[in-house]
Amino acid sequence: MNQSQQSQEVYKIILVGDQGVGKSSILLRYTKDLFYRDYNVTIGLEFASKKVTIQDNSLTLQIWDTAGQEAFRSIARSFYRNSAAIIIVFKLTSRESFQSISGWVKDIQENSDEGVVISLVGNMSDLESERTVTTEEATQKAKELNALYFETSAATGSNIDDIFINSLEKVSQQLNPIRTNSEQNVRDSIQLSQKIQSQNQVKQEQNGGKKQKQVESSNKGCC
Ligand SMILES: Nc1nc2c(ncn2[C@@H]2O[C@H](COP(=O)(O)OP(=O)(O)OP(=O)(O)O)[C@@H](O)[C@H]2O)c(=O)[nH]1
Ligand SMILES: [Mg+2]
Repeated sequence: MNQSQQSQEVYKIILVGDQGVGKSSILLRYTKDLFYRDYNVTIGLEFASKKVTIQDNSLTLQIWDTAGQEAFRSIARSFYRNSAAIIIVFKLTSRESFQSISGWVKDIQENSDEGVVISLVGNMSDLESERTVTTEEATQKAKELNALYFETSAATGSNIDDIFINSLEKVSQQLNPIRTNSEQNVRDSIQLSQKIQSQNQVKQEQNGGKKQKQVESSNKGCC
């Protein structure tokens, strides 16, 4: 296989989880090695892509960062199809976000393809003194779900690369890894941006026409 054929292998990865658990921060750390203390709520969905090499194979990762807000959950659901891996993020400092995992798993089971790799991420490991979820119970939960488990900090960068690399390694070990293709990407993106636009419109109307702090930015790829 030549270089250009290799780089056509595209894998879609989705980040899900409650509001404020650090999904966007994980993506920003992974793709740009940056971290912001300010909280910019994701509206709708964001996207970044990155080229990686797994076992001498060059791949493109298409990473979708969903909004944790309940109002946008249907957008996330509609985007699970063709995902090679779905990363469920919770905060090690929030039991509530840990307890939400079962809801996210239900969404995944109902909306994704068979064979999708699930990974569980306990984020904010830098806030050790505020931790309310133990490594043991999170590891147990991951075992029940047949999921990989990572404890990360987007603030320090600890274990962030491992989420993506190890999840992709598991994907590539599958008999029939779920790949996406460029035509499909375009269709998905168009459909999605239409949905986001109409959701934003409804939200703005609900807010009395006030502008959202941040709007969807598709194709915000880094590399
Ligand atoms: N201390 C610490 N703070 C973090 C970490 N990750 C994210 N944060 C902070 O937590 C807040 C929320 O982070 P986001 O990445 O925006 O959370 P999100 O899951 O994308 O939230 P939604 O877009 O609303 O779903 C921000 O103020 C971040 O700076 C971390 O590992 N450690
Ligand atoms: Mg976000």
